[in-house]
Amino acid sequence: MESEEVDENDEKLSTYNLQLSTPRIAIIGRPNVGKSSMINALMSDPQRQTSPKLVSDIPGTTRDATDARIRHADQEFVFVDTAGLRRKARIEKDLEGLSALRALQAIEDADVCVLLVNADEAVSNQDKKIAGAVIERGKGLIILINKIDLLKGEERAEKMIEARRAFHFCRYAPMLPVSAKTRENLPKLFPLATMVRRNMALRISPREFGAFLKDVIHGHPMSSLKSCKHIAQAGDTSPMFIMFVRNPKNVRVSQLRYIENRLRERFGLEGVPIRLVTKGPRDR
Ligand SMILES: Nc1nc2c(ncn2[C@@H]2O[C@H](COP(=O)(O)OP(=O)(O)O)[C@@H](O)[C@H]2O)c(=O)[nH]1
Ligand SMILES: [Mg+2]
Repeated sequence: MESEEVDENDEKLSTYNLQLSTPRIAIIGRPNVGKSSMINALMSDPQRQTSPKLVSDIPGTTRDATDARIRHADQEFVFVDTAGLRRKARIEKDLEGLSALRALQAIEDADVCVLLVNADEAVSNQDKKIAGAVIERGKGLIILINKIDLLKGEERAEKMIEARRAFHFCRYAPMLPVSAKTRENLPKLFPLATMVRRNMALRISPREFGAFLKDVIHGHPMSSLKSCKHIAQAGDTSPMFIMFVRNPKNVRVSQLRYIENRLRERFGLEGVPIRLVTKGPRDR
């Protein structure tokens, strides 16, 4: 936690701690949601002809995470295809267990995770668990409702409402209806992934965070947070904010949620899981 040493007045401005490396984007989801088809569809026509075939005609045959380098608007992206994440009970063979582990590793190694779900069926618990695995690891998240070509007219809008409701615990994740088959909306994924990666890299300076906190708790009954005189943003990749207060036990979850929502409004953290932690004077 190197940033803990930063003095409140040292760093005045917030910055983007962006790496120059090529963005790594993991494509994740249950078997047969269209992960491999998606990567194939994201490739340009000439690239597709020279790339190894990702999509087999036999369903569920993607075994391991595979990298695909794809250029879009002069920017290179690495898309990582993963084997489907099944429920544990269904993992019978070692090979499948191993590829699930590799998929989790792909989430770990990614800058941004793109979760695919099927448009033609309700969001399942397994879909939610996979989103949970991304959030736990503090990674950027985008949700794609794939196979939207199977739905017509009003069904589409209804599907988006259902999916939003199912993923209520990560409302901050951009959600897009797409089709790997017709390529509908697919080009939008590139700027979306770039935006989420950039948001992930935002480092809010202690001074700016302090001013923000003072501003948003003004006039609210949050005496326990008023004692916060020092804030640190920890972690190199996942945005975690530590607020040092007099008595952490007095800070309620609802108050932290309020702060999180205001943070999102102020700093535009679409796609970014935020962790807000309180610590007492002795933890400093
Ligand atoms: N209608 C439709 N079918 C799709 C779409 N994307 C994938 N599929 C089909 O879904 C099946 C599973 O696709 P695949 O890419 O192998 O899924 P994966 O297991 O997640 O990699 C295949 O039969 C694909 O042709 C889509 O956007 N629309
Ligand atoms: Mg596959």
